[in-house]
Amino acid sequence: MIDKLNEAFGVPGKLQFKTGQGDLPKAVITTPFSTAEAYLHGGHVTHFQRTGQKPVLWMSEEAVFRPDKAIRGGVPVCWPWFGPHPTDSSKPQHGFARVSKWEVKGSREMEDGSVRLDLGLEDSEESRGLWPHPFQLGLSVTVGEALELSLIFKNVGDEAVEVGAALHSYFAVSEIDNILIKGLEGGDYIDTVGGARDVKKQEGPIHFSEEVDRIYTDTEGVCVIEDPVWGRNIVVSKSGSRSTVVWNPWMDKAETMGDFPDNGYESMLCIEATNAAADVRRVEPGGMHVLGQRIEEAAG
Ligand code: TA6
Repeated sequence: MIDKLNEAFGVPGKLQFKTGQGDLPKAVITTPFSTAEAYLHGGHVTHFQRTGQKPVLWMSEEAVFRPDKAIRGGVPVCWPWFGPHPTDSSKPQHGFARVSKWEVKGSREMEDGSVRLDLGLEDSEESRGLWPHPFQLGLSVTVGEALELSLIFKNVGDEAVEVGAALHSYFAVSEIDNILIKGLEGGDYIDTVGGARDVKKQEGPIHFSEEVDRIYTDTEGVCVIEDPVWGRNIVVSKSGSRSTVVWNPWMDKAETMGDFPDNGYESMLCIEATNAAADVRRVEPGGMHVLGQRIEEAAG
């Protein structure tokens, strides 16, 4: 399989398919500016790092690489719903895209030296058992000075559908106590810690001192993760989204997750471009929706 992938989609010296963890196939991307990795399982980007810098994305050392399990860390693709299924709790959390086997649809080196990998997922008997609609889903991954992700949904059915989604990105930080997130000041958010749905207002930058699980509503803003100890800012912008989720499980929840180190909360946080809560999108037959996130590292 790896040989066939490299024959069809490899880009010499830039994009090579290899057998990754759990014997799952992955793409390894090398550009003059950066490196990245993406698994076909889940359409899951697991690594992005600027040359000479620290990794931008956080990966759990205890991540499980198995077809029936979402990889913990990197950028899980949550689709066609965000969080628990709206009406049926027996269905997988965050939808089924992140535990599905995606296909390679294309690859190319761009004129500026960046590399683009296109992955795809279509409906199957299994998916229709979970979500009774035909679909075409694409994930375009462009690796260069920045990491750019576009999740492209095409409604190829004859009924309008409502879709929730997230590019659920995990970011690596020096130590959570040192971190500020700017860009969401003054915004409203739904505080979902402990299953609550209280609406609150963000006073100033976000600082972490306890579990944080918030859906910021009506925002198209750019978020900046300020990490003074590592002397860097991570700039997270988005498109096709008016809701941003910020999450850190903190100590107690970290201990309940088998694929998450007990102290893992100290070195990560999530900023997610989402279509969540009231921002779920209705897509008419023949229509499409694109959810995008751009991740860039800047000097702090
Ligand atoms: O995005 C935040 C969140 O919805 C949290 O509530 C937490 O459940 C997190 O996603 C991770 O979900 P997962 O199913 O990957 O463990």
